[in-house]
Amino acid sequence: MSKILLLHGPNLNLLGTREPEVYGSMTLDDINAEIIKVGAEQGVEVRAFQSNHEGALVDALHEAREWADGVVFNPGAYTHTSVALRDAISAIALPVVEVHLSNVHAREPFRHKSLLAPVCVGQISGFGWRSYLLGLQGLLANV
Ligand code: CA2
Repeated sequence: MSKILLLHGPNLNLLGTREPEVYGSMTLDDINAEIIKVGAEQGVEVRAFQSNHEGALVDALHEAREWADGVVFNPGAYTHTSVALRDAISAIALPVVEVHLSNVHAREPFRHKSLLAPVCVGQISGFGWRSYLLGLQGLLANV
């Protein structure tokens, strides 16, 4: 059985409470439950984790080396700033798919650049919660 880490970065714990026009109306728990369910239907164990702290996300990536076959990762704003997360993704040598709820390329210029996408197997952006679903399918084709 494949095992996948579903990892969420800063502020994504607020999903469903504000800015539904940008990020949708589902809560993080709703999204996790949906992805865990779809994974289980395909014989895949999905474990979800969210943190607002860069170091905790680095730790989660390092720990994933011990048990996971790949990672679906919405790094939130750290997408655009974090050399530490980029180095962690490179270091763990697991396939990581970067996902975004919103279309980052249709938003402010500072969101157009991802420091992480070059070290990920791919990036999915703009499909709301279904970006996670598409990310999972893309990842499973790579594990
Ligand atoms: O579109 C995405 O998934 C983002 O990763 C979301 C990040 C943003 O910084 C990225 O550029 C794109 C922001 C997450 C903020 O989440 C909120 C959720 C509800 C209410 C307010 C913020």
